[in-house]
Amino acid sequence: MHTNRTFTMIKPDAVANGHAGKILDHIIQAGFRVVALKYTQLSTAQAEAFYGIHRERPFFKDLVSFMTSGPIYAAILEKDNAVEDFRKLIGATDPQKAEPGTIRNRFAKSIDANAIHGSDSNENAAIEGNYFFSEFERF
Ligand code: 3AN
Repeated sequence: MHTNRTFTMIKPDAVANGHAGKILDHIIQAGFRVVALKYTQLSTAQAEAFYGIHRERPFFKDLVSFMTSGPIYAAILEKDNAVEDFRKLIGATDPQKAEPGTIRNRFAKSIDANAIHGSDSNENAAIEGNYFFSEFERF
């Protein structure tokens, strides 16, 4: 398992608003290397499986419907201390609380349409990356 890798999705709101290129640039300028990248749209079953941990939460249905509402960019990223550094780069889940200069502060509108996902642990980074990419899609 790679501990210097994380997984991200640029969410439907950011893609629809035309921010995907700027967000990708922000990530690369911050020192992350793109290992794998895919432009795709989640099915309901895929989004439910991806966010299975939140199944009992009141926002689960809205989260799944939002995440399937349009295409996303999925990526595996590499950098020393990737998971923690990337969480810092994206900022708090609620963009109102995200530090100035973070991706969510710059590009997110609300706690559900919050522009970007970042894995919360090395273990989840590996699970989430494997969910989207085969070994042949990583460079
Ligand atoms: P993060 O994406 O910062 O790791 P999580 O894992 O707690 O946040 O939540 C996963 C996703 O669920 C968030 N990105 C957000 O889209 C949504 N979410 C989390 N908390 C709420 C909430 N209180 N209301 C609506 N949506 C939420």
